[in-house]
Amino acid sequence: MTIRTIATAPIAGQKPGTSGLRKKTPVFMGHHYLENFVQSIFDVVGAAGKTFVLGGDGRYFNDRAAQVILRMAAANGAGRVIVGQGAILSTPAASHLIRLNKTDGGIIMSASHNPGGPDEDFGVKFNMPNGGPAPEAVTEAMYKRTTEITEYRIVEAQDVDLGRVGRTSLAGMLVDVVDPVADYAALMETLFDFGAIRAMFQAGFRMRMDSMCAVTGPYAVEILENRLGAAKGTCVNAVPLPDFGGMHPDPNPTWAKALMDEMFGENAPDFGAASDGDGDRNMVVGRGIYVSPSDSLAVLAANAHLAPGYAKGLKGVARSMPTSAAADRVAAALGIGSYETPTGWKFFGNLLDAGRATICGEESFGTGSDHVREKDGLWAVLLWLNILAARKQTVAEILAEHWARFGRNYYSRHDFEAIATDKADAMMSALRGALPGLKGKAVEGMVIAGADDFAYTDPVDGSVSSKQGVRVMFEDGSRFVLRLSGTGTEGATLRLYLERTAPGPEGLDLDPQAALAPVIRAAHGIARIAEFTGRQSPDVVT
Ligand code: VG1
Ligand code: CO
Repeated sequence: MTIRTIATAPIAGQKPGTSGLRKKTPVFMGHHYLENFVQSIFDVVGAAGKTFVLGGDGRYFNDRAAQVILRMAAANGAGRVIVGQGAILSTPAASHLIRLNKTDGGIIMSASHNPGGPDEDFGVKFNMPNGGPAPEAVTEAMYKRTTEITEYRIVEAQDVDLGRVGRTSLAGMLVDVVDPVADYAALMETLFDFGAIRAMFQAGFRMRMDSMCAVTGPYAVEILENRLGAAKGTCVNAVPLPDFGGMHPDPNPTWAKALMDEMFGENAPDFGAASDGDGDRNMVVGRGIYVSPSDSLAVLAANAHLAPGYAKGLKGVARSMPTSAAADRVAAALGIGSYETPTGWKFFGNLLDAGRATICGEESFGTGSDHVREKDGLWAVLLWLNILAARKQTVAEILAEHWARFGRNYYSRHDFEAIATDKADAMMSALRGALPGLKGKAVEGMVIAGADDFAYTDPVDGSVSSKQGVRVMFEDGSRFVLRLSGTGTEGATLRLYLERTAPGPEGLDLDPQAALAPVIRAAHGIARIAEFTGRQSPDVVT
């Protein structure tokens, strides 16, 4: 087989965002686009003699991209690549395989919660030998490389058969095709009390797991139905499809509406859950009650000791800055550390590696622990099931007791999508300019205690990330945060994060949007959202 060196030239805009490089699929399929980025990855991390994991969420172009990446890995001298059968791996399963096999990292093909298909989104990201997303210094180096690239290497060869489990070779590089589910399912068995959960299902507990035609289907069927004995049909939309069956695989009340309708309907199951394109996000719903991701993180932290994998307690809890402070209260009560990081899972890696945090979470439906270095949708679902089995209470009862003990942080995120980038930028810079004058001002009956642009110094390696979101904090503990999305592929998406604390015992049962109304009005007034963007109301409310 011939190794070919192909002349190329830099392509603008190959800058990874919150989680890898995401673009419209036709862009990714364009001349040299994927090749330039993959070569830049190998140029930065080195490939000679190394072992990598490769897999993706099965979206359109996943299979073709996998073949290109394999041929390029071989041409760059990689020794071995472990690939999920059919080029499929959920993001947490890929993270686990990287760690389990002590590989030199992995390439994940996914645009996660973004829709998939010929005209939708595709993405590629690199994970480090610890199993976690490459930190900013590494993604910056990859981006820099894309701006100076002159050639890439690829072998001329037929496709590798990824349909069959087993070992083959490609121009001297070993290719191990593995069952995408087996090792991940085995890991879950070490963390949770499968016996107790199985007994709960046997006693009639009913669940609906909506995989949204994305990657978790095979994992959910194997773990929930086959191993835990949930009734057949518990898992719906369980076959991964290249276009996710036209669904938008973002597990939130807007996009997982069918699940919400089921859980709020007559004769609803006891528990509902959904996951995203690449399986790292989760939404959990009780019968007639939605669990906000920030509350879910807090409940999981407060109850994790009920699962065997966490019986010795937690080392600490970390959350992204826009996530509510509910988890901080749990950490304080447990006497363990709490950490506030910028948005994106890559910032949790050092805390997990250093043993400072055991459980991490984001308001964007992401929770996970030190079992891998990614957020993990099914892990969260299983921890909830373990807690429900141990406490023998409903989701509603568990939440009510949680709020009574810790107080409640009313929380919501409002997304304004596909805004013209210049308008969004103008709004953010005007807001940044106004920050110094905000302290002490009274708005909507609340006094502003402080306002800043969040900057983070990693406590482990000292690296600094600035401009991570504008926050305006009020004296009563309420706050709002504004930042622009780093995962979108069309214009700008403005995210407005809203929080209001209710210490209890009064006022724990309000509708979140009603409870947050003054904070919402304050945010619109201070940030002048309508004036700059023309938008009065959000496209998606979670
Ligand atoms: C969003 C979320 C963030 C999450 C990221 C990747 O980023 O807000 O919390 O880590 O997506 O999640 P942004 O920059 O659009 O706000 V996933 O499941 O799409 O990899
Ligand atoms: Co995801």
